[in-house]
Amino acid sequence: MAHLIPQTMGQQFGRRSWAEPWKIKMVEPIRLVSPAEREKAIADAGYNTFLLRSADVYIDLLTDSGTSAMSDRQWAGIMLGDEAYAGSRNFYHLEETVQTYYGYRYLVPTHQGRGAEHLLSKALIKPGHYVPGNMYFTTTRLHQELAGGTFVDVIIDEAHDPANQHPFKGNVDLDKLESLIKRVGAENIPYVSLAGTVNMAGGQPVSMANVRALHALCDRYGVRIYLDATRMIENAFFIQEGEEGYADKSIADILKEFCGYTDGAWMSAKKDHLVNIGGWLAVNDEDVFESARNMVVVYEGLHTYGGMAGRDMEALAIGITEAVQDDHIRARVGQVRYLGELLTDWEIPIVQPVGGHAVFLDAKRIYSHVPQDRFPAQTLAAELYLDSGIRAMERGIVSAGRDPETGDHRYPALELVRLTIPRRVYTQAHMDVVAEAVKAVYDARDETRGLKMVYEPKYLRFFQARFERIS
Ligand code: P70
Repeated sequence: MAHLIPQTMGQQFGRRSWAEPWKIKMVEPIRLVSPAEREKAIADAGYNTFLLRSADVYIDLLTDSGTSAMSDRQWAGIMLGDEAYAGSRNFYHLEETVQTYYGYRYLVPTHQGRGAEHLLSKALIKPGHYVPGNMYFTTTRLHQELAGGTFVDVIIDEAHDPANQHPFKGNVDLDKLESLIKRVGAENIPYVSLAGTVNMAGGQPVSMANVRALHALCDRYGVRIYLDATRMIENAFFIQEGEEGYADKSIADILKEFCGYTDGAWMSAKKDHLVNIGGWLAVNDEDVFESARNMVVVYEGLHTYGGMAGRDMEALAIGITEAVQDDHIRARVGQVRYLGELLTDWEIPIVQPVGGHAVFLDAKRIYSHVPQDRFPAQTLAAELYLDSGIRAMERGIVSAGRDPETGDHRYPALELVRLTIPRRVYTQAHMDVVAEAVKAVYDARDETRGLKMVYEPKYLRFFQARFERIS
């Protein structure tokens, strides 16, 4: 056989390679458990990857939430924790950093994103209200419903089609929004729930043109806009790369301009901000601030820590300044894209275009012979673990839950498995192993029959539901 000359990825694509803007200082050993151990572990977990023990997982792509590697600066910040009950200096550092990069006036710290969702939903939503948003997110919608609201999806239709190549599939459909406003009245819409990027759509971004037009529309009707800023820095990268007029603007400038079209934001700092725990709510409106700051002491902790330790707030403040660096975000999204491009070239159905934090496998197309009420995405996640010890997450019918009115399953158009990439954690070799595992499972797709649900909890069922194999 002729000797093959190996080529780097850069060479294969006719360009110079780029690398991450960091080097590794400490490592955490991982190991691949045997096929027999994996068979037992996934059966014990009721075929739900949320119920696996992480010691049984080889490459953990369950989530990018709280799984980032902190920098040496952030760890140094941990040692600067001021654990005073009230008025910790780390809180003021955090407040100043959020004001600098996001531009909002007031800050309420929370233990994580859903703590902030809870406060905002309680502060603004009254029974009978409608909350329009660019696709639901599980915890966000649940808090809106628990406060008495009804969520209404106003994302553009393209977002529900995994093959559609629209570059800003997170955009709000302004006609859908305006007809809702006309139908129910602006006074029954406490705010538009805008997310950048859109997790459930595949990590898809919202364009600056769209948020600008949304702002103009909402201004006309007197409706506020609150932003789920959890992955908004990744969203800023897509604007810089793909939207006219932004190529020369920094990520920090784009972020600030975008937030300037909104009235406030909530944040799960466990994502963009490179920390293991934390969150916040930031608003411009003094009344909303007063209300949230009062409630935070009931549900989270004093208004200068909100459930975080002083050291957590310090690591978070430092994490924000690292997260908005252009070279950081390019490498982060670049790694996700690398995995996505491999799978695309091998013609494995994934959500296109590849989003910011994850590659989403299209389980509906991969297991087109498995009906949706046999949980194709749940099945695919289990098969991936069985093949290679890789842990992914179902984002389909199990995540969508039941309609509160009818009690039936909601049947979402998207039936996906999310391969979520933690920030600064895995190497290109890990991505190669993942891609090959997906291919092996894909090639064996015809043998799969699906699952049946044997235990279903009341709230956010995907976290704790249990399944059995259909043979
Ligand atoms: C994930 C995590 C959390 C999240 C989010 C967006 C766009 C708010 C939150 C809540 C964790 C998760 C949560 C529910 C189901 C599965 C996984 N997303 N908004 O893995 O923030 O977790 O800090 O309370 O993505 O995507 P928090």
